Amino acid sequence: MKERLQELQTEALAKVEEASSLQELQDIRVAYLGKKGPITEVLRGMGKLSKEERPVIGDLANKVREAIATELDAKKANLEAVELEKKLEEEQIDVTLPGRPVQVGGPHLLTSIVEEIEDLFISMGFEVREGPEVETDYYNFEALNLPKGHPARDMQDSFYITEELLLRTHTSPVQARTMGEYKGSQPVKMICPGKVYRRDTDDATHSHQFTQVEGLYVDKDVRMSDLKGVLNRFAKQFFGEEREIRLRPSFFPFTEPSVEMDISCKVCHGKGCSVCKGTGWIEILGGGMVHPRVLEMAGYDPNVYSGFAFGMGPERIAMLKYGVDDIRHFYTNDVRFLKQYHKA
Ligand code: 2U9
Repeated sequence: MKERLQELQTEALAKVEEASSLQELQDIRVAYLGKKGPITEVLRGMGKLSKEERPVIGDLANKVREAIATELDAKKANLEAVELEKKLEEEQIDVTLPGRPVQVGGPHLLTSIVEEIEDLFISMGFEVREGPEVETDYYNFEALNLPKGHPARDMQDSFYITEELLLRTHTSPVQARTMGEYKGSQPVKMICPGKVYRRDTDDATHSHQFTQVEGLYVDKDVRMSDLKGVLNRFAKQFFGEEREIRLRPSFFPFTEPSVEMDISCKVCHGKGCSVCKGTGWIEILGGGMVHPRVLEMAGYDPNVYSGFAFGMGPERIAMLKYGVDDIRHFYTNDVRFLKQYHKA
């Protein structure tokens, strides 16, 4: 039995020596020291030994077991160290390499323009309100003095979803809804930015979807001079303090009287040049005094309340401010165009 144990020790240690992976070591551990291993088997057969031999063999078996276990542990530590070394070698990071530049995005030019317009009107006490892009015929047309059959409905050729639902053609329904909510109980001072839709063929100056910012101020004693003051501040702040404004008579079904506002041409300062097509002026928006019918339909007594309204297209504002020559640049998302307007 002594020989058998010594043989097992020699055999196991040789295998440990040869092992080249942690899995192999584990297999050797199970094979020699496990419950079903040969050493356990020797110990089980000790019953057949004499009283004198038993402690000698028991002692030897424990020593063999310990020797194998010690070698297994040492080899395991050794293999783990080698493996770690290999991993560190493979995963070496060169901290001196230059970093990869991170591509930083920025707000879209239209987003910046709309936010700039919002900030300016907020500073004059206007509230920003938004509303649905799918509108009812009532809020998009009827409530704005555009009854069924009104010729101006053709001017705003629309995307109808059903007889009564359409993609809004302007953001005015947001204002009509707000007035309808208050029903004449309080003044309204708001702007509403958002997307609008018209059945236009896309070209350099038309887009079937574009952006609008409209404003509305309804209170007692609101006058055309208030509209002129607010729009003059907007024009100067947006395009430069040296720019002049002029109002020309116009027509919109929802305002009476109606006006269009021009700003003096920045190239010729009103003298006339190719930029302003010889007129000295550039049209930027429309507005007027809210039509008494519109006030009435929303529950405001036109004998007590009056109001002004205006509307502008941020694409046009951006095109004039930055010399963009094609409205489609706002929607085709060419980063070479967009990143020219990213603020540092
Ligand atoms: C209510 C009452 C009146 C909004 C107005 C305009 C004049 C106007 C155009 C500018 C360029 C549309 O984007 S554009 O094509 N808009 O000229 N908009 S008055 O009038 C309102 C709105 C709401 C309740």
